[in-house]
Amino acid sequence: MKTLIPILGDQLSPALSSLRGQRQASAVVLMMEVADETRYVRHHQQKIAYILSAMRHHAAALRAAGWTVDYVTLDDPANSGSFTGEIARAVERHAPDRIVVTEAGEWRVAAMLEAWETLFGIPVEVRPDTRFVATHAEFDEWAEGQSDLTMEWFYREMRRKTGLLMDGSEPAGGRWNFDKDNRKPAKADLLMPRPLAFGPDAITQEVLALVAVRFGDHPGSLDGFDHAVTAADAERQAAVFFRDALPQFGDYEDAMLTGERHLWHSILSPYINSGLLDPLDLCRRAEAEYRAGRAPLNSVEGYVRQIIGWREYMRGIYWREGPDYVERNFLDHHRPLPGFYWTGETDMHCMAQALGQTLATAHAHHIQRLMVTGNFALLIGADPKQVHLWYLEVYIDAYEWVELPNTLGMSQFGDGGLVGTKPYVSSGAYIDRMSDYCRHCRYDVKQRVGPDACPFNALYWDFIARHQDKLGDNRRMAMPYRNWAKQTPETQAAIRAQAAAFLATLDEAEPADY
Ligand code: FAD
Ligand code: DLZ
Ligand code: SF4
Repeated sequence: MKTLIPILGDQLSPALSSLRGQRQASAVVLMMEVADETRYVRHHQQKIAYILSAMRHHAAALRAAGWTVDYVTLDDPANSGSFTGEIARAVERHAPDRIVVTEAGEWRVAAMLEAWETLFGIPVEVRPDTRFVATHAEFDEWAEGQSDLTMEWFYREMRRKTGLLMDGSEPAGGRWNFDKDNRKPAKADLLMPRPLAFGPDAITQEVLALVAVRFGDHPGSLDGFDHAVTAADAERQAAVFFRDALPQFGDYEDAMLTGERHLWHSILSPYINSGLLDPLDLCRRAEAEYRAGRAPLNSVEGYVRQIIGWREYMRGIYWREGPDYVERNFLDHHRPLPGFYWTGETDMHCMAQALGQTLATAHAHHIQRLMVTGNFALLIGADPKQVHLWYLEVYIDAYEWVELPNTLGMSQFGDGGLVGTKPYVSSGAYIDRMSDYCRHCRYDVKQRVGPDACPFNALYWDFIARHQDKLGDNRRMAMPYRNWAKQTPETQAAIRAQAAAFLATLDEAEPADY
């Protein structure tokens, strides 16, 4: 029986479920570079280059492991431009008796896979993606029993399921959560860990040339492309993280510093999401560092929480909430995202740092995404769907299943409090506490009104005032509403006028030309 095994661009794992138990002699692996995937949003140029190069390297690795791989390149003149079109051509070429594929990572592509059996008249087996800790059924079962879907409870289930950081039935160290210890600002430090940089090999250079020609009008630039594109290099990066950064990962998880792109973060998300690294394996290795006394518990618990907690939880929410989740707009926000999200040209230093590094490298760390660019978009009332499309576009680790609940849910409160119990908004004071950005900024973070006032300040209070009807009863927002009520009517009016004037400058600005 001849089996066609399509492998998608985020399924680059040797132990992929669709490969398990197959006889290599009667199987053809199909990998497809297709225009539809490269253009369903205007992906950052480095994101396209990363995925195509990682796909080409993975095809070579599969061949070396004995698989027959049929690889369709983007510049193949016969390329139909879509997954379904390429399956049709491969069915013609190979006349398979069946198709076996690992489930897709997003609704859009899942719908394609579902249509194949009818379209091609051969059995299509869609296998679960076993690279995740929780199955869809497990997440749904957990969610059914909850009054609200608090991540913390789900995370504890995942700790129990995996046994990670468990001493019998108790959490290691007697606590599930060390977040309170993990909010330290960082100082510039010459000994800060430095991740590896990978110079492009011949395959990557060919891809870079292709992307430059075909996607030169997409956001970002290809200059300085230094991402790992093979499992071996991703593994080298992981080893450096465990050795140099994990011990202080927890302490500085929320810190930001001018000119420092990585701090103590792992920078492994693109490799985990496309399959070059296995998330559970990384967690077990982090735990081993703790058990061996090389990394403290607050760091290791923080790292494990991000992966078997937040990452798994976001996937569960994505599939549970359905394809219409993307349309939710609880706060009724409709402002277009300012053009400087695509250029980085703004005199708000925190924004220029987060946007500049995003455009240069297709990466920013979590607190930049959440409390700088996400916070600003939420404060100005940006349309959450547009904000979602921007994040999907610009980040090298962005696939809808993980990006959408993070952006629309956690960051933009578009789901009205399903993912986060309160909106992640702050004035400039938070950014000042967690970074050195304000020291380098032309605005004064201490001022709320006037030409030099930090825009985040008036925007924050304006957001609070504007949404009193929807957020005023939220117990976690009681403090800001009490503080707002304490202001005199004159002060309130001055702050809201300051915000209105700033928002008017955004409305008057030219849309992005990128
Ligand atoms: P580290 O800080 O080293 O964290 C360790 C690992 O934990 C990461 O590699 C990642 O796999 C996982 N992780 C951490 N936080 C999250 C989270 N909230 N959700 C899922 N996994 C998490 N992450 C993505 O992988 N893809 C996205 O498209 C994405 N979009 C985001 C959009 C917004 C608005 C926000 C606020 C966060 C988003 N995140 C996304 C989560 C997080 O910002 C990135 O996972 C992280 O910055 C990746 O860098 P790192 O590998 O150095 O992470
Ligand atoms: C993101 C992406 C891009 C840019 N290009 C391709 C491609 O040419 N071929 C491919 O198989 N996958 C690509 N991807 C990743 C897919 O979009 C991703 O695998 C699906 O969205 C999974 O649901
Ligand atoms: Fe950002 Fe305001 Fe600080 Fe400037 S002063 S860096 S705009 S928070």
